[in-house]
Amino acid sequence: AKKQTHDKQVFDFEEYMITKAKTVNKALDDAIPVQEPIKIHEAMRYSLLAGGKRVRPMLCIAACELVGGKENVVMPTACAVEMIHTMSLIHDDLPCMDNDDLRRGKPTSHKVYGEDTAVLAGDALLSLSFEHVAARTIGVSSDLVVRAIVELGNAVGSEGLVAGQIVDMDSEGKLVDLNHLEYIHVHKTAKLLEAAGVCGAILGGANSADVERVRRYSRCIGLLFQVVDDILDVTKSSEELGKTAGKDLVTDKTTYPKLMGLEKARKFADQLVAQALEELSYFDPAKAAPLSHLAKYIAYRQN
Ligand code: GRG
Repeated sequence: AKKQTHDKQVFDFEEYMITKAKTVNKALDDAIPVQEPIKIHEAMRYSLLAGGKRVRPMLCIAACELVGGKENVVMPTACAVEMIHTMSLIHDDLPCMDNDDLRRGKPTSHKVYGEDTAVLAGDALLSLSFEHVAARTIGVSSDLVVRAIVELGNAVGSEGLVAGQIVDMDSEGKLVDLNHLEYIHVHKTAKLLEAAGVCGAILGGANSADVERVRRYSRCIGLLFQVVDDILDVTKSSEELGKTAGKDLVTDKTTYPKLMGLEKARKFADQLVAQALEELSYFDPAKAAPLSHLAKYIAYRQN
């Protein structure tokens, strides 16, 4: 058995994820009561409480605790990030976008409530997310709250998720180059993860050097998330060959393995984990344990 040295304390990441997800789910449930008009609040709750992994809220809370902040201070913002993520999924699934029938193992919002209500549920979640941060954050100066709101707004809008989505839409059916692919992933995926981490650090009272370390860490794991997704697409595809061809082989979607080959894509993923861990090396290892485990979890997950 491996000897545990004093700076490598045992840390049960699975337990940590489960505990944090439970607290976040309770806070999300409380954030949107069932009230009139019932239909819209039900639709908002349907997608929000459908059971995602809650990686973004966990990152937000862990970043806050990394720099010595408290969970209750950052919880409204952690919830807001999940509301934004959920609304982006609702809109992404619409017939005018990806036209998906299933999300988080359940029928998509527009399948259950109709397109009109799904659009409104997304809009209402987006609006509530900002209200929630502004109205519910307690125990820190409003200066810090405003800085967090700026980060969130930037991550969502035409310099963030929306930018990624529109460039992705315009690239459909084209084979794009590496820079272009990275642009899409950085904006569609990494920006919101970055905002989650940065908001956590800001509300935790971090100095600007530490905020930037958390920013670079979060950006790395955001891109890593997509690179690994692309790799899993290919490896799962080849496993499934003979049954049904995997989706990466039958669509003309550009992926990292397609552009650089599987081996180089894996190397790129390894580099991103190493970079993410390097940013954490400035912090107390015990306090950084949730974030270092999160990076490794994203890198080495099997699906
Ligand atoms: C944000 C105003 C606004 C509009 C939406 C549709 C759109 C613009 C953006 C698309 C964003 C999108 C769908 C990005 C992909 C994000 C991603 C990696 C989703 C999967 O995340 P997981 O694995 O999912 O964390 P769970 O279900 O676990 O939360």
